[in-house]
Amino acid sequence: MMIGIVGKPNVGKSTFFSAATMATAEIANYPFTTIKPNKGVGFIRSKCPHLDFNVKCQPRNSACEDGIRLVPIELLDVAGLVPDACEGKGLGNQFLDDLRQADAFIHVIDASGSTDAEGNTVKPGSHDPVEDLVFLEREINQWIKGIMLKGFDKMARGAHLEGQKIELVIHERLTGLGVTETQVSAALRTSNMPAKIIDWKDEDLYRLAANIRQLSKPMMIALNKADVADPALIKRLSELEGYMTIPTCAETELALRRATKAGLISYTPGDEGFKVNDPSKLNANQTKALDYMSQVMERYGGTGVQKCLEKVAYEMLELLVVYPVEDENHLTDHDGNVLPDAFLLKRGSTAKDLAYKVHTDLGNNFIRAINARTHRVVGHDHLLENEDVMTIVAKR
Ligand SMILES: Nc1nc2c(ncn2[C@@H]2O[C@H](COP(=O)(O)OP(=O)(O)OP(=O)(O)O)[C@@H](O)[C@H]2O)c(=O)[nH]1
Ligand SMILES: [Mg+2]
Repeated sequence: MMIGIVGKPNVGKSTFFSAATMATAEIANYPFTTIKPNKGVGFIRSKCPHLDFNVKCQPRNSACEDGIRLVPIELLDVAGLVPDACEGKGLGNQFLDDLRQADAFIHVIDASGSTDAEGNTVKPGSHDPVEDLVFLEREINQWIKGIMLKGFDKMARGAHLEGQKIELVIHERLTGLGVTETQVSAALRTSNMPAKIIDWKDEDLYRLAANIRQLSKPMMIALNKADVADPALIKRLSELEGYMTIPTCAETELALRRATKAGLISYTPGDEGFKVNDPSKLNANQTKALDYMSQVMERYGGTGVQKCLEKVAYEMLELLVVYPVEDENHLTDHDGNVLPDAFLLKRGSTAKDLAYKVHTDLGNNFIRAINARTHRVVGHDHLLENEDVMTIVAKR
């Protein structure tokens, strides 16, 4: 699972990324700080099954803190996009190719309106962030259209002559984007395309690309720099129809995680506030900064960063957390680790999908699965539930 972080320059994408992953990324108050993508691992929280089974877990791919399993999810922070990136403006849009496999996007916008369309600093409130919502979708649509367009004419003539199924030819072009055939068919139905593929014009392809994007790459809007934004503007942006939004203060989240690491405060990402460990150990600047941050958090019920990731994972992507174990009685893997791994799968995934996720051989040789909570034996098409603990039995 991978979430791509997109947006115009200088809005706080790398700050959001660093806060969520604690990986280092260059951050600066000017456009195009990021050129090469930053890849890192964030996490989403889930109740650890060790509580239900009353055992001590030994996590391998994840961590467990006080009964909360921190399940890894990949994040990718890329360069900023500017209007007409598809025509080569700014750094162009080719770098989006790194995001082909993204399951969803987080669009970070500067909700304080203090950066213009290119990311240059301007007077707060002088740029309308709604413009950024519109342009970014257009650039992503253009990028998807561009991928479809490569060698399109020749392909369209061939497909027309041979009477090939349109969904299949379009899907084949988009497999690298992780788009499913069902999504292509649905997009074709709503895009009102000319009957013959050879008659498709540029604007038809754009419409199709837009619908494919909507179906295949859900997008969450992070209303960032909420700490310095006009609350009335945050409210207006939150109420926009057709967008899932969440106010965020990426800079605050990053500072809090660093202060936690330095032992100054106690804070768990996602919390609505934090506790200072020993006020007498703080200098005047630290006290002032922490005061500011606690006010900001009070206004929005936290920094929004962790909430944003979890909304994407659980609400937009409908992900389930599933725990594969080799031994359903001891809940262990081959080496005796208890509840070692937590995997993310989309709702609708089956026992066999889980087997493939663990190992291709396990998928290929799947015989049955056992639900470790109920000891029920299930078949390959059994639908998984959130927090399932499953043993896969395969041919040796
Ligand atoms: N006030 C405030 N400033 C923030 C916040 N998040 C980021 N910033 C500041 O915004 C500026 C840009 O941050 P970056 O993370 O480098 O932005 P970016 O979107 O990655 O920029 P590019 O890589 O140039 O596209 C920096 O000065 C950050 O400190 C926030 O929540 N509040
Ligand atoms: Mg950056």
